[in-house]
Amino acid sequence: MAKKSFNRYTVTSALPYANGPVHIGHLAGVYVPADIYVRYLRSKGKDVAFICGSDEHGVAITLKARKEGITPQQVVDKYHEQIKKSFSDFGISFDIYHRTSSKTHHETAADFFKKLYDEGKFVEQSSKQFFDPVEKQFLADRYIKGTCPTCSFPEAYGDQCENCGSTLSPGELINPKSMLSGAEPTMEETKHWYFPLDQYEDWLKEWILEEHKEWKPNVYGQCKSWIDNGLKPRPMTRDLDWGISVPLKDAKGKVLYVWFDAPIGYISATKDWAKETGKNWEDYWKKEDTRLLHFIGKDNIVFHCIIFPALLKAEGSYILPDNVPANEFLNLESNKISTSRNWAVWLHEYLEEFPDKQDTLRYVLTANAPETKDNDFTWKDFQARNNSELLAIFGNFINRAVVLTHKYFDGMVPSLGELTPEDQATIDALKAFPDKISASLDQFKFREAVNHLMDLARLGNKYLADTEPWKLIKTDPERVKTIMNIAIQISGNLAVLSEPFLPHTAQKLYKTIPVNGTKWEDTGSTEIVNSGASLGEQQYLFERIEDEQIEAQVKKLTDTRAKNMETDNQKVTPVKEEMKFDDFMKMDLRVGEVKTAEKVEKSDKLIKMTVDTGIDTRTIVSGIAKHFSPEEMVGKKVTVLANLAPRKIMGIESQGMLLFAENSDGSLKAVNPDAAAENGATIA
Ligand code: B3M
Ligand code: ZN
Repeated sequence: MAKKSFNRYTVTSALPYANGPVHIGHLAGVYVPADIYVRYLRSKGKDVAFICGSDEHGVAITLKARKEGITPQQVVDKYHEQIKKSFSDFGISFDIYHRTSSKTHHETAADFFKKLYDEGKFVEQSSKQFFDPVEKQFLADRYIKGTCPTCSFPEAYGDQCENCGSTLSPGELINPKSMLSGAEPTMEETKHWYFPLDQYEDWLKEWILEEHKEWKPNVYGQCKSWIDNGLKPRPMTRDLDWGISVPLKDAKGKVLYVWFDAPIGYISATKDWAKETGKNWEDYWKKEDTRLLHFIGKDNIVFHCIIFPALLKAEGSYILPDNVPANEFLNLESNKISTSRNWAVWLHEYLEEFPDKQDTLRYVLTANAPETKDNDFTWKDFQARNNSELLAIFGNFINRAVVLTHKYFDGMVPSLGELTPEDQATIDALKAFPDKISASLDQFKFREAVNHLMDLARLGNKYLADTEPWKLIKTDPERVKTIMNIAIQISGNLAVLSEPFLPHTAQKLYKTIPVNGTKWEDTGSTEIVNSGASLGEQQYLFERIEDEQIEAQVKKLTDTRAKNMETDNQKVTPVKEEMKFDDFMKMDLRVGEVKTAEKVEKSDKLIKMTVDTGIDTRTIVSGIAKHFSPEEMVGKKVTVLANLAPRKIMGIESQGMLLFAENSDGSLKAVNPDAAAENGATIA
């Protein structure tokens, strides 16, 4: 397919739930890459709308309100402001930061729904749902608590057990209770409007799997697996008292599903932005020469690549996303970032502890972005990248160029004289940088792009180290003029090219280096600063980060970990009911060895294995695929419950069970017999 040419860009980044502050994981995965990309487009003179806002509906908000004893409106008002401020503090340059509780959004989402409804695009369906007989309300999965069928944890939620991590549906809970009244929920009939995603399967196959092979492998792969597993109708409405009322007569007490209205929030935000700026919002959503891009984290892929595009397609008048450069997750010191466990670096706290160091964090999160796989943020790496890259390479080069020019030429940029081959080579290298950085950014390779930027500073450092103007100044001051001119040209290029990545630093640089232009087209030139121009005052761009500062941060995390462990211990699975020795002796536990292992198709949890039990070789299916790969299992010695009655799991007969230890964070560890134990040896 010929590459389309675009005249306009609509760039969205995921709307954060307004139920808590934002942390480094949000910044690294979504907002910094989106901001870099948008600043780059603007630098290239493109017409861009950079859209974001708070996601203020859904159970995430109502739960937080219950927890804090305030109203959902109070929750979203509080966090909307806080999140908005954090983004602006970090220089995330949205054209608008909107909110889904706004009037424009309520109207836009309701109209969108109504249009699909009028055109018969939904399927009405009744089903039995959990209902609180005391509060007379239907219950979202998160509003039901009970005992986890997997680990017996008594406080598991209807959608997930936070003790063992298993995904649940409320029907699986033992002894379910409504969190509203504590009553045992009943099952009542309720009607909802389903979007028949299955009817869009063929189209999605063609549109994504054939026409968007260029999407990042992590995004394409996830879409393929959703499509291959078969798409099902999805309810687009909920029984909840917080959200956008379903705009139909027979829908009292029902609201739009939050994942129906949230992406439409991008459209609503564009409308209000256009109104303020005298633009036409439809140009940004309905014209084929507009490039629509969604920046998101990996947990949002299905909503942005499959459900929302199918809704847009059904509506009929909108363009579709041209790319969805989703990132993977950022971990913190080897552990998953977790809001409820306070395992995070919160942006507002970071700025209190590292004032004015926004760009250091932006840099570290870009250089180490979770672009293709999950990545780890560590404070040590943060310190190293600040001290030995930003400070020692970038800052040091600019500093030398500026200080020497002040010293030798009173801060007046000297003119270029005759060029040596060394000068010429440096100039040629300099000229190649803008295109190199562009090529990386055009492919959403932000790590690579920021590395190129740092290489330009390296080029400058090497040039000064090789030419040694501080020695030549005594013997050949004419030559030093050329050298300092080139060094200042590199500095000017660095100022403009760094702007998308390090916007605060670029602004500082502009005060010192009088560049002729601040656009991408001005770069790659050795005339970005005029000779004869006066440099501004020298200033330090970056500061050393000391060990004590890092130790304080690490200590904060260690304290958090200790606190979490205390609560975890309170959460340890209670001991089950007492049993008789004879009952124990009924279990035939044996040493076995896994011979073959493969994933069970259409399941992301199950692995099918053949196990040598010493008595026979048999098939055993285990729900361990999230923790072990089939390759890892082959050859492992395992503990087998050999006399468990066979059970059919997804159509496969499982003849026995393998034993695993389950940690409080839900991770599984194999219970391995010693390698010397023979297959078939009995365990008792
Ligand atoms: N609020 C989920 C999240 O924050 C959701 C994104 C909406 S984007 C339209 O991960
Ligand atoms: Zn559990």
